[in-house]
Amino acid sequence: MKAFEANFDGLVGPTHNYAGLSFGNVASQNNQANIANPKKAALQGLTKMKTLADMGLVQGVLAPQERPDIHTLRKLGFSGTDAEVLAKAAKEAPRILATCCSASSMWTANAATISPSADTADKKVHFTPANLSNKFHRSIEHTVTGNILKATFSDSDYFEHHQALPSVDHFGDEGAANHTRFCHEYGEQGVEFFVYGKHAFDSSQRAPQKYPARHTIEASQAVARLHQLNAEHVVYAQQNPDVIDAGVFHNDVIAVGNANILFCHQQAFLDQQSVKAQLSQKMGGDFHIIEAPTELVSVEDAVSSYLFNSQLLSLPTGKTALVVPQECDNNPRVKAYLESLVSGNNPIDQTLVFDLKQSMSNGGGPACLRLRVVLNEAEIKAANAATFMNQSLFDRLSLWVGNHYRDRLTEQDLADPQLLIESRTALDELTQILELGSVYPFQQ
Ligand code: SUG
Repeated sequence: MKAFEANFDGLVGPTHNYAGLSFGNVASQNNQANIANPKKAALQGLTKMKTLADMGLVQGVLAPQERPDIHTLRKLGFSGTDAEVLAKAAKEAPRILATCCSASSMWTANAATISPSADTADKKVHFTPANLSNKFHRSIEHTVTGNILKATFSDSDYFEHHQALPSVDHFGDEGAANHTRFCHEYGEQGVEFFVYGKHAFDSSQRAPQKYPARHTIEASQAVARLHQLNAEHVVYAQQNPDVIDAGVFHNDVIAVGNANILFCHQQAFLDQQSVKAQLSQKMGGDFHIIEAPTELVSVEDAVSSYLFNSQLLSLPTGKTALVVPQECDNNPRVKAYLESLVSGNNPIDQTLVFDLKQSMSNGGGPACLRLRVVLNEAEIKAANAATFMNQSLFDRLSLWVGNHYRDRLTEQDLADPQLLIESRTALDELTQILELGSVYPFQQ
């Protein structure tokens, strides 16, 4: 049966703001306290989704989270009416309030790890929401993420949903941002590539010194077990600790892969030669590795331009496109490298450039904004049809954003009780548009 790579992008939520919450993510730290424009952010994301859907790619939408997260604030001891909870948190612990208001679920590359049915022993598509335990503001996403994934892929004949791993540093799991699946045909057995930042139970192994390694090998191995993967078709690799210390907080900031192509920086992995050899051996021929040399693209340029946070897409025309953020065009060295790449002798044929500045300013490029789900024709039919992008959904969601979103948001605005009302009103309507049922705590 024919299979496709579907990309499910996260819809930017109404509380998108710059709170500087992600230590180790250079953009998040540098843009703290900037004024955000949630409306623009959501429309930039929708434009990418619609453009790719128009090119014949399978494109879906994942709903954002309920924010401000009053329920978590209550768990932390703030009490009273919702407005009182917000007021007390703003006064006593404004940084905790900020963590409970982040729209960070927009980066759905971190929502979960997905294994397609061609790779799993029971021939179902497996989903494990990522616990995102390294950052408090992200560790509160996985329950609702699981609800949204179940509402999108509900048929238990085809889809198997797991709970997030235990939420501690030992099993820190950042989802698909550190997972790539290679294959020759999407519907055939592939090679699943798990990249981690450190070993939790072996302190003799190398680890970054300055910034946290968010993801452990123990988490990757647990997900591979849950997904019933055949060890013959799995490769584990450690991120180069030095590049984590240079701001590469997820592997998808320094490498991207799709089908039989790996595009990465020369310094992406520890013991890169062995990683390349293992992947080539398991792919068994016709595997292309495009490695950008440090002398042409420094790690710093990779981090600031997000060259590797690109989407590598197999177009229906048979060509391969690289979807990059505008920041790549603004960096002369990266721009020159990309020009030589598409004109050179390699499988990347063209680039598509998107303005995603609102998301980029928090460290989220084109690849962060999407969760890949390889689905065969029967699985596409079994998924929630209301979540697939087309002209009518694009029109509806654009109007919905226009009606409900603000065009200016600062950290001070997060305590405004009106923002909570606006956000819940918007999300309630969204669950109807996307036919999700009740996925949010405020609806239960
Ligand atoms: O987890 N930024 C996100 C960016 C995630 C990018 N995803 C991938 N690379 N796949 C993070 O660091 C910043 C929020 C703030 O500072 O307001 C933030 O959460």
